[in-house]
Order: sequence, then structure tokens, then C-alpha cells
Amino acid sequence: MKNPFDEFYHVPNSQELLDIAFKRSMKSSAQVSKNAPILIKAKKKESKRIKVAIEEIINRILKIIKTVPILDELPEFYRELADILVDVDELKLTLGKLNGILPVLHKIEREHLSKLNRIEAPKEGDQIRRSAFGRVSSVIYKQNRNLEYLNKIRGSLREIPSIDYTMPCIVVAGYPNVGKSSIVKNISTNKKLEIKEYPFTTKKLNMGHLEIEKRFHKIKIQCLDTPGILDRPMTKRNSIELQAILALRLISDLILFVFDPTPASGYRVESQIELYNEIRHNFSKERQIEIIIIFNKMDLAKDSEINFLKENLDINDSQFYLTNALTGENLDKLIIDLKERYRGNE
Ligand SMILES: Nc1nc2c(ncn2[C@@H]2O[C@H](COP(=O)(O)OP(=O)(O)OP(=O)(O)O)[C@@H](O)[C@H]2O)c(=O)[nH]1
Ligand SMILES: [Mg+2]
Repeated sequence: MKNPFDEFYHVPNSQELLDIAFKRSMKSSAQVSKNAPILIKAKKKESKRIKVAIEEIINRILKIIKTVPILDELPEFYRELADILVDVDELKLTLGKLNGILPVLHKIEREHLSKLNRIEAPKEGDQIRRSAFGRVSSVIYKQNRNLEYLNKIRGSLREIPSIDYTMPCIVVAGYPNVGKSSIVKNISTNKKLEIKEYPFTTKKLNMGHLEIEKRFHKIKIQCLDTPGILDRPMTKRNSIELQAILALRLISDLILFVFDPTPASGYRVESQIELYNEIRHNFSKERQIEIIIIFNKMDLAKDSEINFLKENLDINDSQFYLTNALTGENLDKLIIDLKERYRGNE
């Protein structure tokens, strides 16, 4: 499913909104016969300007409200992710406030059009239009914080990856700085992933794809890079970690758990093991989702460090991949394994 926030377009601030509306309004021309009296011409011209400006603003506000999906109707993954990324109550309140000014704008329009009807000199028409624009501006300026808030959260909601529920999804998880993004970059089509020597480089979910050739057709597998997770209680986890937890909980078909056996990541191996056990118990066992274990940074890892992990996880050499995500060493074996799993019995 395409990211439901994909069509949440740029939200203009108050000034932009007013500029657009007033510009359109002043360009508008009323249909009035050349020979009509000047007073009639003035009335028609100004009433058209008022109508165009207010209509433009109302339409734009309605469009903003409509492009934000109704959160309660979204699939669980998107709904919960939106909940992590933004304050959903504040979002609803903001949309409500914007909706609330629509009747006010209609009222300003009605009042000024009726005043225009009663003018006795053409120059009064200009004054009434100015007064209408003044009232509209003051209503819209008061919405500036709401408009800017919407535009701000739009940034993070639009970055949510599109998930195809009909395709398998491998979720790559582990402690920060262990090489998750380096692995996804190496094995998938997503070559844009940011890789840095410090933890929490990845702050959001990023999708990549792997293509698998079946006998008669190709299938695509999704491969999701996630932010690092620390071994700590769920209530202490921040919104960056929670995105990874959510992906594990709701969209993983297979988990690649990445360990850094060396001190390079800056985190203790014992803590990584604790996290692995939590994920195994909470997100894999019940749903019978398999975990593939990766010991990354093999170029740095000492035998003693690898053995320590093996012993503590109680696994043998055939139960993990020893990889170097920078050179790709042994990742080819991992890809073959993944392809075997998804190729199934052709
Ligand atoms: N020597 C060595 N360095 C590696 C290897 N894999 C990754 N690195 C380095 O480890 C650092 C972290 O790599 P990332 O791929 O950003 O790690 P990550 O797990 O995605 O990190 P976060 O997004 O911060 O959680 C970078 O400096 C990488 O160059 C490896 O196999 N060997
Ligand atoms: Mg990363």
C-alpha cells in the first residue's frame, strides 16, 4: 500500500494563503455590460473580488483537510506509525480548528456582500472590499501556527515507506551502529541509505527491495532497514526505537538480527544479546517468524569475540552468517539463503 500520507502536499502558511487568494481575486473580472451605471459596475466588481478571495481560501483549506487521511481508517501499521511520529490528538485538534473557520469566512462574505448591495457611491465599494479582506486576513493570520504545524508534521509523515502487504518483508534489526544499513544497502536496491560511524544514524524506516527469479517470473521481496534499538524497557524507548519495534511487530515475515561482536559499535555484546532475546520472545516465537543471525564486522572481530557470542547464544557455525558489510564478504551466501527461502518449491 502506498504511503497514505503521500498526497499530503505542502501546506501554505497564512501569508502565502492570503497572497494567493487576494492575487486571484484582484485578477478576477465581473461580467457586467459596458453601459451599466458606474455604481452597478463597482458593486459587481467588488462582490466578485470578495467571492473569489474567500472561495479560494475555503477551497484551499478544504483541500488541506482532505489530504490528511482519516487516521482511524488506516491499516494498523500506518496508524501506529503516525501515532509514534506525531501527536495524533494535536493533529485532529488542528484540523478541527481549521474546519472551524470556514463558517466564519462564509459569514464575512455574506455580511460584506449585503453591505455592497446598499452602497450609494462607487468608492464605497472599494472600502467594503478592503474591510472584507481585512477581516479575512485577521482570521487567517490567527491560523498561522496551525498551518505551520501541519506543514511540519507533513515532513515526517511523508517519509513513511510504502509497504506492499502482498510481498514478503524482511526486517533488519539490532543495536545501533552494528551495520544494519550497510547490509541493507549491500543486498538491496536501496543505495541511498545513510551510513555513519555514530549510533542512531538511521532515524526512520527505509525500504529496499530484492529481486528473486522464479522459473517463469520474478518476485520482489521487501527489505526494511530500521533504526537501532537499545536494551531497555519499552516505556523508556524513544520514537526512533519504537519505529523499529513496530516494524518487527507488524510487518516482518523474517528478521535479520545483526550483531557487532566487536567493541566498534560502542555497545556491549551482552546488551545486544538481551535485545536479541527480547525480540525472539516477543516478536518471533508467537508468530513463528524466523530470525537469521548475522555477526557483522568480521574484519574486526577476534575469534574470542565470535566464540563468546556463539556460546551465549548457544549456536553452532551453521546457525549464523559472519559478514563484512563493507566488502560484501559472505553477504552473497546470505542472499542465496534468502532466495532459497522465498523461491519455495517451483
Ligand atoms: N569494519 C567494518 N565496519 C563496518 C562494517 N559494517 C558497517 N561498518 C561501519 O559501522 C558503522 C555503522 O554502520 P551503519 O551501517 O550505519 O550501522 P547501523 O546499524 O545502520 O547504524 P544506526 O543506523 O546508527 O543504527 C559505519 O561506520 C560503517 O562503515 C563491517 O562489516 N566492518
Ligand atoms: Mg542505520
